[in-house]
Amino acid sequence: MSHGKQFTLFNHKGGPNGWHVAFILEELCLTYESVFPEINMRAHKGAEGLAKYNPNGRIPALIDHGNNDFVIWESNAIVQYVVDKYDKERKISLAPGTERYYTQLQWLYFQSSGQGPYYGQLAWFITYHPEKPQSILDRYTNETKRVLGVLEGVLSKQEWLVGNRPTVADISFFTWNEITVGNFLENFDFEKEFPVTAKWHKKILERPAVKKVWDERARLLAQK
Ligand SMILES: N[C@@H](CCC(=O)N[C@@H](CS)C(=O)NCC(=O)O)C(=O)O
Repeated sequence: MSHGKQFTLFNHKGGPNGWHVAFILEELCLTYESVFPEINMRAHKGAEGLAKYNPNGRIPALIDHGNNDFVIWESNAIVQYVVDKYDKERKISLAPGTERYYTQLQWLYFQSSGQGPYYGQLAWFITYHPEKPQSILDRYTNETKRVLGVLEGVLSKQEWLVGNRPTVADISFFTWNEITVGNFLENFDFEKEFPVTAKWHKKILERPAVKKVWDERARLLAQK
């Protein structure tokens, strides 16, 4: 790629998963070019060209031109790679080998297996599925609120998920919470139902890197 930046990030304007990789690159002042391949979210088809980098045909995928064009996909594997390799000052991550590192990993796994798929299915059934079976909508609404309840329980006892400071563990939950709370939970008052989580969520958005990237997403979406 000839853009001269260190990374190429395959992203999607509307979807949540690419943006939390962008947050981390921005937090670490790493240079990247975003590419937005046409992906057919409804048909779940692999994107043409994208499958070359990600056999799963989904975004995000990242190419590190500073490391022999190393390619990595799955958002939290990307995040882990980037912080292990480039966050040497541990600005937003915890040092490998420590117990806290594994707690950070635990939250990243929980985000990608416990938050993303449930919120994602809720979004899918509300947005794309032709029928709207109430039992399924209830199931994913309840699971989404259950996950928010897990966060609320932990954050009621500590300010951040791990290490007493904001890390990639906290930042990873932002996009799905923001998109779901704003669009897919009916008659839902975030501040009232999960006050501690809502406050934590707001603090994540106040981070200059996160705000910059999220504003850029809003700008791109407005262009449609
Ligand atoms: N677990 C994956 C999920 C990736 C994912 O589902 N990405 C969505 C966009 S946010 C996608 O590419 N969807 C295309 C499709 O469903 O066909 C990750 O965190 O990277």
